[in-house]
Amino acid sequence: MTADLFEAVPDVRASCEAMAEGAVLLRGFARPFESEIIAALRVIVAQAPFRRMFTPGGHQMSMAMTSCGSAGWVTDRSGYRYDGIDPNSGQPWPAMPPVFRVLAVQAAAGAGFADFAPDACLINRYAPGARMSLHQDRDERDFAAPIVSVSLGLPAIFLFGGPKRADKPKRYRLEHGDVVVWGGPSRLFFHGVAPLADGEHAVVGRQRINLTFRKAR
Ligand code: MD3
Ligand code: FE
Repeated sequence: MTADLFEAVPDVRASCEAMAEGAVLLRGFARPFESEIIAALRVIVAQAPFRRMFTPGGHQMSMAMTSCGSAGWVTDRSGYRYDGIDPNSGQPWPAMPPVFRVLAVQAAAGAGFADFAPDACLINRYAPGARMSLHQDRDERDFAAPIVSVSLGLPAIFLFGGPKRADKPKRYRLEHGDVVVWGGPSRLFFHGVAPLADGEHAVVGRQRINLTFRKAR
């Protein structure tokens, strides 16, 4: 991380769009951080490779995941949870790189959430065809803390529902560098990702990577 990272942050007001109460889309907010994020990702993935986990119901997820930070998200036969240890290696998850933390904290602050202190960053990788079905994120202890998501690589159609599963989702195209802060009432809204369309991204290749920063514990 370099000092001029802080000076490279775009003016939040210029690219701010409200998706719902508490949900703020910051188009391109991660672009100034792009090369440092990708370099840091390579180091994380060397230590904690992407893996396709199984849900407690025995289904294998179509996207591959890993984590960094003091807690990572794990699913297996016994259920979903945050755990300090990567079950694949038996070691702690890789530390959260300073550039990740700076990006997440600045985005949260720009959306009105001062003092965001993420302890977990989930890293999802979508190959063409991979998807995420509608769900809520409820495994974190404190729903007052927002979730910050960062989209990298191929564009995805993000499905953004409401507080009830039956609420008809709105569709948003999330592109490389887009950041969304999900707080307030939207923190518990149902959401998902439509099957990823094939393509080639100039920097990230034939995939989409999504980072989500959370206060898990
Ligand atoms: C809205 N990931 O990891 S990021 C997830 O693109 C997840 O990989 C998706 O849903 C992805 O749980 C969507 C956007 C997102 C993340 C968390 C949310 C939207 C959210 C929590 C509450 C409401
Ligand atoms: Fe989610």
